[in-house]
Amino acid sequence: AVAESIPSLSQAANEFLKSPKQMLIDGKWVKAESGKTFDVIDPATTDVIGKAAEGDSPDVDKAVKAARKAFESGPWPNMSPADRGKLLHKVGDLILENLDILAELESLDNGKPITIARAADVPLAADMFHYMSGWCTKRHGYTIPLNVLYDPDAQYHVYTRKEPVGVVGQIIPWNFPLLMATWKLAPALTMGCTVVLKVAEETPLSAIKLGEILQEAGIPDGVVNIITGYGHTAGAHLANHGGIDKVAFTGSTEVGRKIVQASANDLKKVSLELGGKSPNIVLADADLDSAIAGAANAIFFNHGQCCAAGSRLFVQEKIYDKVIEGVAEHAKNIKLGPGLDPNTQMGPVVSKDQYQRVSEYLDIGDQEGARTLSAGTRPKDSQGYFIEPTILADAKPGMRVVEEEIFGPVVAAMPFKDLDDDLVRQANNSIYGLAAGIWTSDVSKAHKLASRLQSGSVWINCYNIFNSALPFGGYKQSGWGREMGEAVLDNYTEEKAVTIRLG
Ligand code: TXE
Repeated sequence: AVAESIPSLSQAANEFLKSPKQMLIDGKWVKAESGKTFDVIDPATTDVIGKAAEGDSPDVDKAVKAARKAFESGPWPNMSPADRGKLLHKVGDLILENLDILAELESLDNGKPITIARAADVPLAADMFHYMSGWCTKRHGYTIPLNVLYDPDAQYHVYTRKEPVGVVGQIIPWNFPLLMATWKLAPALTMGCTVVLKVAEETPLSAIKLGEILQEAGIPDGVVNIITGYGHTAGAHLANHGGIDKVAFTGSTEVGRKIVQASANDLKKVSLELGGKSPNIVLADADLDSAIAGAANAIFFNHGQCCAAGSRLFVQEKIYDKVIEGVAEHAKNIKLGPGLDPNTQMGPVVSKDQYQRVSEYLDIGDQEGARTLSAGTRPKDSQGYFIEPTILADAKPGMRVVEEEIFGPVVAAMPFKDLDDDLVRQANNSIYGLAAGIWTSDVSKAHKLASRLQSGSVWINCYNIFNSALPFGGYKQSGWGREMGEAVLDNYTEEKAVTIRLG
């Protein structure tokens, strides 16, 4: 049975929860063709809080058809860039107008603290649309001076055009449900693409609200279609679909590989934002208070469910004990509880699957001989998926907890002697290359080390700094392409060179 009204939610959010959770296809809210639904679960209580349409292949087919029609005969790709920009800016404004309800839905569905959803997830989502809206009028081509070796007497004029790649399938995860939707949608729409967005089955709520916002802003029918449903069915069908020109995926490296395989038949374009096992390096000359707080934030923010989480903590020997004890002290003071409680600093992890996965890694760390410093305490008598923030100290290269992405509030910590080649080798010794942190008061050391780390982002004396203007993405198996900044627009662009022989 679906839970009755939730007392800690506003009336507006409760009303939203009671409304049917349908999919947005061609401007209409529709049930799945099969009539099936799946349960939406509150990870803090494990209660069922709603039923969402279980989209599958026939629904994806309809959505792709609508997106194709909107791309080929709708106004969207041909609209003046200024008009498109105004509409996208309005989406950003409306996200902020709906900040309260979006933050509530996000916190309820994902488990994250409401204070974080209000301060980070929703404002960053709005900012992504505001920032991208400006690019609509600034994505222009250029002219190229040309002399053609085998036609030396003729004059040529060449210019380039940046055109939308076409119909895009986008598949997103559950760790920042609204933000991931906007990271994907805003740049695709900026370029004039049309989209079928498959949201994560764990967290469909905020994307449905976002769909309503897109309609209210005046985004034409069929330009954004939103599918709720499972990955192995709806997601796989979308990734394999011959009717789309590109897939953009954020999620596990394992599924990322499947997306690439699925694209092989028709060689559709692919961009990927995948896992990470990011090194966070504390040098002995660092300001210890900020390094300790920073190391704790690097792993415990969003319960460690961040692809960029600082999950390998390297600390210079002399300060190692002090730093890991300091991080453990921070962990101890983190207040665990339901996301909707305004005093909560860490909520439950998103789902039973994630709870089991992270718990298993805690056992593995134990078996592998890491020293477990487990800190914060789970709320008493709760059925929810709470995991205590944990430090696996004295971890060693080769341990699974050092090599594999845990995606929970668990950090593997290890000492190093000197800032030398060996440290750089260890930091880079990963199949991933998403982010890295450096804590030091020596500017030269910081820059030299930053240039040697194989990662798409390096944060110096800070961590988890995200901004719509900063490109974000991975080296190695952390992905292909970049999110945000001007760079993300390349994921959605075909560049055409037009060559004219002047008579
Ligand atoms: O990811 P999945 P899961 C990592 C993290 C986590 C692990 C598993 O380590 O512990 O992945 O999480 C859709 N074809 N990250 O299982 O399965 C799925 O429906 C097409 C890191 O949740 O990759 C969802 O919409 N789509 C990551 C999306 O893929 C498929 C964030 C992500 O789910 C599919 C999330 C298929 N065959 C998890 N199978 C990050 N980089 O931030 C699933 N999906």
